[in-house]
Amino acid sequence: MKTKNLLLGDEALALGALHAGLSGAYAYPGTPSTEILEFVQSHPITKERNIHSHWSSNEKTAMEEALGMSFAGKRSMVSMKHVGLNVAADPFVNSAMTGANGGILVISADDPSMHSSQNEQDSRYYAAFAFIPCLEPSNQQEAYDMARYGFVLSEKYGIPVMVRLVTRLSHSRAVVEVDSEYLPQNNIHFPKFGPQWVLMPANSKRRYVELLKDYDKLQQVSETSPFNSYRDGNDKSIGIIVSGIAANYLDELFPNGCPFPVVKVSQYPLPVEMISSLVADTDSLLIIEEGQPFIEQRIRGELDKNGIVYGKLSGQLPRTGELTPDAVREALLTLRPELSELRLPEPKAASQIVMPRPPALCQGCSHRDVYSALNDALKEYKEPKVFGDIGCYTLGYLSPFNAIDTCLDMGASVTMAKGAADAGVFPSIGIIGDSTFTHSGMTGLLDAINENTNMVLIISDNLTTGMTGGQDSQGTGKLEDICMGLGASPEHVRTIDALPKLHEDIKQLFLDEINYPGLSVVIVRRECIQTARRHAAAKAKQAKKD
Ligand SMILES: Cc1ncc(C[n+]2csc(CCOP(=O)(O)OP(=O)(O)O)c2C)c(N)n1
Repeated sequence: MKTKNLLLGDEALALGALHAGLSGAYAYPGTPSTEILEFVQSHPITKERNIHSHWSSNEKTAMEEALGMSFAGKRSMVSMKHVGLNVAADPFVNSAMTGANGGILVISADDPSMHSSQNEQDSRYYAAFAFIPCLEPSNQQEAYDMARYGFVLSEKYGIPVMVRLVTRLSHSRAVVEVDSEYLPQNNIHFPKFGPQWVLMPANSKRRYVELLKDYDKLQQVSETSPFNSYRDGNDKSIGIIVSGIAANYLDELFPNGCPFPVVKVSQYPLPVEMISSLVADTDSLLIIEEGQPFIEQRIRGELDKNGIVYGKLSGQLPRTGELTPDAVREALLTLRPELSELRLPEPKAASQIVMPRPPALCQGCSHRDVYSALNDALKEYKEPKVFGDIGCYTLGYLSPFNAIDTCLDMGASVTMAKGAADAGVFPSIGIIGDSTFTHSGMTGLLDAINENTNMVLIISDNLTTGMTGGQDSQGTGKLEDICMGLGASPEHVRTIDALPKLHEDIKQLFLDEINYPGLSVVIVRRECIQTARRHAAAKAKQAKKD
């Protein structure tokens, strides 16, 4: 029996995993993947089945924890945003070498258009690079179905399976038919072949040969995957290859069926034989994919200059930003202007429909107090440099604060401030949030401690992971101990409340520590205004009940 649920793409995938015998979900928050673990955490099955579902300190620890559960024979998943996969890249790439025991899904949610990210990287390259199969749902139903399919694939071939999501799918809702019968969880059982889990050169050399052979087999699996298909069409002048969510856009343009033959790809490695048939049957190819031109580059090769492969590299589709049904329409019209049924009245520019609103720190946000005191303190120096990091406090770059000079990736405030201090920059200041500090700042701080680098690290501690909606922060209540435990001098690990009335005190504390010729950490602390409001409302509700 099936029932119908209205679900986000993230939720559909999470529910699919819960229904398919999941035992552990691991994640570090990041848009657009955050809702996956949040859904698992709040679902009744999680409690019923004692499914592990905590936030991890970062994507690398999450990936390794999920792999540990797989080693123990149980089904696990790990979810992250695309740049999180950079952090998890070491265990991710090596997990192809160890292989999987219990099924493991590695979910990477890409963010084309950079709605809330620093780049547009496409996770499919990582999957191919590691020789890991990749599933790319084209709608919410497929996201649900792929969880079960992915676990089976992972266990059958003894390999982690990537599920690549994109913002538009993660964050839009559709009706999904879900199973009413759930698979049981696996019991603990250990890998039949142990040596490949110990990646010493002798073992790795043997395993790599197997991995390459398995990848060839996985290509054969892609040829008959329920998620890949060849749909014939009468007009053979163009063959279309469409992947993931782009398949939806094509269907939307041709509600009565596409006149061209279409290969739809939602499972990788690419179904090369299916694509070869398309190439043989048609005069030219149009490749429509969300993200970077991953399929197009593989099909085109570096030397194809004869103009029969069209897509992002040849300019029919935009190279940057999110794909849209309108972009697909335009591409088809460029190639086939006579397709008049695709023509639409001039659409209104998005800027005419929605007034753009620049982002800003919330009124009452504690980061405001940090930046206004810091800016005042730094007025006394000729060329101060402030190395920022990723979180709500990155908005300190914008007016009215204009307070930071760099923002690279999570944790880079600490290490870039150190490198600049090593170069002679004074004062060299790093500013980082509490969650980002425990994600990737601690190891960099150890470098600075070991050399007693002349810099100040400000931890702007709002007691939560604010940027992604207020998830638990792993260092809450422990930041001073962590810094001192790493070896920072207790006299130069200073804490102060982030309150407007303490403006002068915060400024003086910054000045004192800047003028100390060595490493200081200043923790400025006040709860995020958004979570504080939520906590106050929950408390009031509870008080009413009592
Ligand atoms: C590698 C990576 N993982 C996750 C994210 C998503 N993300 C951006 S900022 C942030 C955490 C911010 O929390 P915190 O440092 O406490 O600062 P706050 O937003 O609370 O001010 C996260 C999870 C990211 N940009 N990069």
